[in-house]
Amino acid sequence: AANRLQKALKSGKPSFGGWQMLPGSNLSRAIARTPNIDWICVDCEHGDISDDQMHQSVAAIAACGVSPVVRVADGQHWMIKRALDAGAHGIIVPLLQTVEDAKNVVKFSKFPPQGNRGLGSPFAMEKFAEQVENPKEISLQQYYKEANSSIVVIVQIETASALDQIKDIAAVPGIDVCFIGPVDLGNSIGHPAESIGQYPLKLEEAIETVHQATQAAGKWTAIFTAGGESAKAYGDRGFNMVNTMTDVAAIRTTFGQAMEVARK
Ligand code: 3PY
Repeated sequence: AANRLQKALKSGKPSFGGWQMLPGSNLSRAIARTPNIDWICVDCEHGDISDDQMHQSVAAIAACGVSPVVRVADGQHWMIKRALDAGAHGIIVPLLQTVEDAKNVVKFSKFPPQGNRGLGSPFAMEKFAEQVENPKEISLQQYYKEANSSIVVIVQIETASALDQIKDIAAVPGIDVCFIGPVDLGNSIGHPAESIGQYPLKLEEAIETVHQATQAAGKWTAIFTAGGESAKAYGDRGFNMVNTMTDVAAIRTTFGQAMEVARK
């Protein structure tokens, strides 16, 4: 059975989501009420979100029928474990460097025999309620059987090293999505983005290289962006998973517009 994000990815149509950087399960619910939103990334890398707040947000998002995806601070075993044990439908690992890193992400994300994830969280399985016919019947063993094939494993391609190794990274079994972080990728290759959506040619080329290599490996491509128009443009270009907005950007934009109108 597939979770909402995985179903959306398998549908062949672009899957659009949002990005939560501020803490709070009510904020998670507010974002989750956005019509047609497939997933929300709870950002524990750059966001102001602690481990317990991440647990609360994952629960709130899943309860709204939206897929909670956690961006962990780093690809360490315990960080991936915490996110998945909270019930995340997917994890995003930032700043991947090598094929070896990608293999470790898969190892840490999967129960044996594919990996070495430990089974024991009593919180993860209820977040998978919509995946089974009778939610009351969900057991730890059922979660164990479903999790390896349901959880979406996402690595960020945003370093020169990962760009060099993209073909081999995308080919790693168990890696589902290669997610481009344009800001870090631009910085790493020496062609920084001016702002989100304003990219020098070399960065545009790098983005396209990652997209093509990922698609050629039969995997899904994702990209961070901000704003409906650029999200639509990436969707039209064949990207499979696209961020549309962050909570902080939404607040600042809306406050800024109100202030501008008021001060006219
Ligand atoms: C990047 O653009 O580097 C990102 O990872 C987006 O948060």
